[in-house]
Amino acid sequence: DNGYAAWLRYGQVKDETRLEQYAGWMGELVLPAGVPMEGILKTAAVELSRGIRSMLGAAPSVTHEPSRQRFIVLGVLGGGTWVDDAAGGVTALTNEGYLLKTVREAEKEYIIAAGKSEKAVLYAVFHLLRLMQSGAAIDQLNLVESPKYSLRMINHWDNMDGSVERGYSGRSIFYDNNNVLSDSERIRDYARLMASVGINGIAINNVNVHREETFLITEKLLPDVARIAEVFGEYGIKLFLSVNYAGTIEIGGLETADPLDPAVRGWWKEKAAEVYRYIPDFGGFLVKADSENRPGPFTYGRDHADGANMLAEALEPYGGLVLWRCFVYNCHQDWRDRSTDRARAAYDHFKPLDGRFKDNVILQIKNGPMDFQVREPVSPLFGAMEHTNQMMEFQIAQEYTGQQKDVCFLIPQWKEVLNFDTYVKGAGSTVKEIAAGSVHAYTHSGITAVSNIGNDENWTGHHLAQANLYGYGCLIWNPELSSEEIAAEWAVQTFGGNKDVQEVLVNFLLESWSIYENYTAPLGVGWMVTPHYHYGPDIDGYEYSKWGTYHFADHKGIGVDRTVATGTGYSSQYTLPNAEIYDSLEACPDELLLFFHHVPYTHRLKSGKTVIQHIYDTHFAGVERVEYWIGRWQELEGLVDGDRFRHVTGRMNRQLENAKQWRDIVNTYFFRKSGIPDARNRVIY
Ligand code: BDP
Repeated sequence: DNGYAAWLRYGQVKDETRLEQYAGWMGELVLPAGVPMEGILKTAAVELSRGIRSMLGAAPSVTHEPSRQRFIVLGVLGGGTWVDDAAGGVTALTNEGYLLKTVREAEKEYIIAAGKSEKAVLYAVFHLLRLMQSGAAIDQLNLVESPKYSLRMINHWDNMDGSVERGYSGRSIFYDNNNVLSDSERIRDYARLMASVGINGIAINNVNVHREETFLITEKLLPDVARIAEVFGEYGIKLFLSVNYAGTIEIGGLETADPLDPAVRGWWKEKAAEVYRYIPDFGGFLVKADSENRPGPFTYGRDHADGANMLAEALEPYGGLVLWRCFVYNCHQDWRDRSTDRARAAYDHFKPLDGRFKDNVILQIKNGPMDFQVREPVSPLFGAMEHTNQMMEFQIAQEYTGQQKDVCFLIPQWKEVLNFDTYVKGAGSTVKEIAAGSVHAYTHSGITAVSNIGNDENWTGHHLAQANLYGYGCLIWNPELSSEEIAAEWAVQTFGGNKDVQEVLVNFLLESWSIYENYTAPLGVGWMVTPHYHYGPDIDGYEYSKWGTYHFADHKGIGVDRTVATGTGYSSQYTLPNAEIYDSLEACPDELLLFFHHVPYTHRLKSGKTVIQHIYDTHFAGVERVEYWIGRWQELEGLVDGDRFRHVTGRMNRQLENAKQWRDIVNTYFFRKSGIPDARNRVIY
């Protein structure tokens, strides 16, 4: 088993009772007459038939009028068919929301999978298939589902040469050798996976737009891009492109990219018109500007609002969006200069611009102020701009969290971020609500994340990294789901219903983030990774570099002083009480202590341990837990198919090597710096 099917396996149902029950309902698929069988609705019907055939052995017969006593019906509500009445009062449904309902009438019984849009019907179908794949009962359904976020996106960092920036699962599924790939099958399979968890927008090229990708918005490549958009469209997914801010210079024959220059504005307007001629439901532009050496409006003495609004104006007539990234900081910092703090940068740049952005601009903000570390505080920019649309950016790709060699299930991390209370409008102003546009009334908002897939057979390199992709989609549909529910759902669909397999997978996943945190950089300080590559330890790798990522360890202590009185003042970017909590050595939570404070190694944590002892203990514990889970995984031999069993075993052994390397290097480094021995006398080199 190569893992290609991921969570859409649809294995033959083995339980006789269930099989009989499912077959009873799924023998006939009714599509009420009058609704044209094309587009996404057709996709929904095809997906349902495919899943049923695979799980039950026979595809349903498809009709317009029910002929059996039991059947399943798909319906777009509001079309005036009998399904409207049968569905009852479901005004609460959003346009993408759906219902799954078992209806019993005198002569017949049926399951309705319906919503107000075709896309909603597709989501209903995937939900129903998920229930059957998990062995759930379907004879008493009464589910109403609506997504929490309107934009539920994925960003690819794929380059046209076929490489994937921060990709750990092979090469791009979209490009190779500076061409757009013609294999639509793989792209369709990808679209299926994404639609099955509710993704509705995908940006298909890297935010770092190189020369080749600049041509994606030209006649040369738009026909190819339009083909991908069409496949996505069948699954209700809008296509977005990252654009080069300096497009006018790179490919437009102009000498400037000044956002206030009429010729520049005119060029983008024509560009937008051209893109929409090829792709009528194009989503919009994603932009990384004035960041890490990318061009931007600063060159012309303009600001981010000027730059974003220029593009927004061009896209506006077509309903297109500008996703403008806030990952902006000085990447040429002088490490000797303590006055610059990278963590401050996004807030300092963008907060003063509140209210200046057009309605179809959304600021895309990474979850933390630094860069997808294993532990960071939440970016203080969230909610700090009442009059500017905002959306969240997570990273499913495990750039700093084990690169899909080590297991690190990120749902618990994302849940912490979403549940964080910013207090910007009093208690309850959580990131979860801000990103939904319900704290400030945003016109557009949502969540996006950097993809973790590539052309590896199993999509994600590590089989277990599929759980992050699956979980991401589920979480941004419904952030109230628990990490455990998500892990369990994923495990049963992907590895089957065996209880032992379930138990090991779910518990390993749930602990994996904390294990990874234990053996890597301690107490929120971050980094300490091999420069550029970002896998494996190099404590001082970034310490004397230009990137603004320091830990300031010396023989007395460690940590970054971001307090108001003696540090960079970053803590004051938060609203009270968070500002005070982070600023205070006593109140600051242990796990973020070194992000906010520089402390002696003998500083006592809330846990009662000293910082140095915490470092030793967690690093030993991290390795021990990896060893423990390797043992538990070994118990599953014979219960998991051989291919995936061996593959995961190999990766876990690799993870153990990595964990030991981190443990030894971190512990030795801090033992040598501090001269303080381990209280438990374990071997430190
Ligand atoms: C960093 C990555 C870099 C990305 C950058 C970004 O190391 O490859 O280009 O983020 O988000 O995490 O723009």
